[in-house]
Amino acid sequence: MTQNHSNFKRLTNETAITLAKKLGLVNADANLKCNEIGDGNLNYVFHITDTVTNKGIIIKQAVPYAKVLGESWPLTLKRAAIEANALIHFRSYCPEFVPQVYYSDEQLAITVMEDLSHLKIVRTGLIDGDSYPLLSQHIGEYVAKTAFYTSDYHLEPSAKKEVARHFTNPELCKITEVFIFTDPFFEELPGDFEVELTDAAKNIWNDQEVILEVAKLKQSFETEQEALLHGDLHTGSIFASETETKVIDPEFAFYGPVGFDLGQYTANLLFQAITRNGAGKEEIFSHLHEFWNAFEETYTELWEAQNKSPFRHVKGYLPYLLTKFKKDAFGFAGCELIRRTIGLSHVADLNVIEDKVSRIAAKTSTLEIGTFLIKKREELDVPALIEALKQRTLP
Ligand code: SR1
Ligand code: MG
Repeated sequence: MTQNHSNFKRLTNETAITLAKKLGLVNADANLKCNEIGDGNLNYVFHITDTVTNKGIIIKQAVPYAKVLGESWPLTLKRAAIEANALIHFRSYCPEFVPQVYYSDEQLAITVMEDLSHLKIVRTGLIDGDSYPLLSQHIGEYVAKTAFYTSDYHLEPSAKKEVARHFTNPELCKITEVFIFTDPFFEELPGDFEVELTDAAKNIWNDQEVILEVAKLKQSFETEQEALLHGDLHTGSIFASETETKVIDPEFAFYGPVGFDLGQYTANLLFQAITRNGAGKEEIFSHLHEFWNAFEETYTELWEAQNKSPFRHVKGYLPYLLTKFKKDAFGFAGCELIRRTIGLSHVADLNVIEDKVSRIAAKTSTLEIGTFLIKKREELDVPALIEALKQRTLP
């Protein structure tokens, strides 16, 4: 369906400041500066600060195409409203981990929100070697709360379906379906990788067991409506410090399988586990344990205290569900590892490795671990995954 963009106008630094003043979110007499700081793939982000008080706000604007792909990939402006609504929804369940939205405008595709510039994007922080002692505990709690509170175990099933209708997000889901679940697994479809990875890529394309498992995972992504997901929960979607964690950018939000958010975060920790050595690697293993423990503990607490389903006390139901989430998550994590290595959207964790031999070794390991996760997801748990990672140390 084509969208009418007649009321849409791209913001500039000047018009962003005018808007902030008009909304009364900054002092009209203040000396303000504005920088466009968006480094993501899809949107523009304006950071407005009062040069005296240093207080700021963020204005995020979507454009009618994917910024990174250019105007050849038109993209709905509705994603801005989905993002604003998802932030509001998620914040109602875990205000400690989600920024506040001050204003949104569907026509201009704008979300005005809390300034988080005292925090750092986690992908950058982890690459820089910063420590985040509470990060994985926080993200485990965040995923458990958003997954439980938006599910049929908490909402009336008819109310859940109504929420799901508001978060129908076909165009952003299509990006995931193509970029994560399709293109990387077929030689003839678009891809982007270093020539030295050709044999490793061919191993995946020619492995019919992997391709079949990816088909099953893609089907799960397309058809299961377990909970309202963030939909793009990689470490570039998280701001943090040693004590604080905020999850941003839920424009890919939709009702899907809980394992997808769990898998995205797991995979993005794994890039660090693969590229680090010694104590740094052990630190990421601790993150994996903390994340999964926090998720399972919080989800179990919510299940026991607030589950409305008549089946809640049935022996084995909760363990069945937690095992399902984990199996799905490991499979989705495998797809994420592979797509960030041979697909169209790479990650800095791997690309910042300057030494070519080390970089290719890290990317080869990433592809092997991705394949392993997809094939073995049914029988794996976190300790077994960590053991497998220990077998693959960089030269
Ligand atoms: C064209 S968008 C590529 C990727 O960037 C986003 O953050 C999502 O991860 C998407 O797959
Ligand atoms: Mg994003």
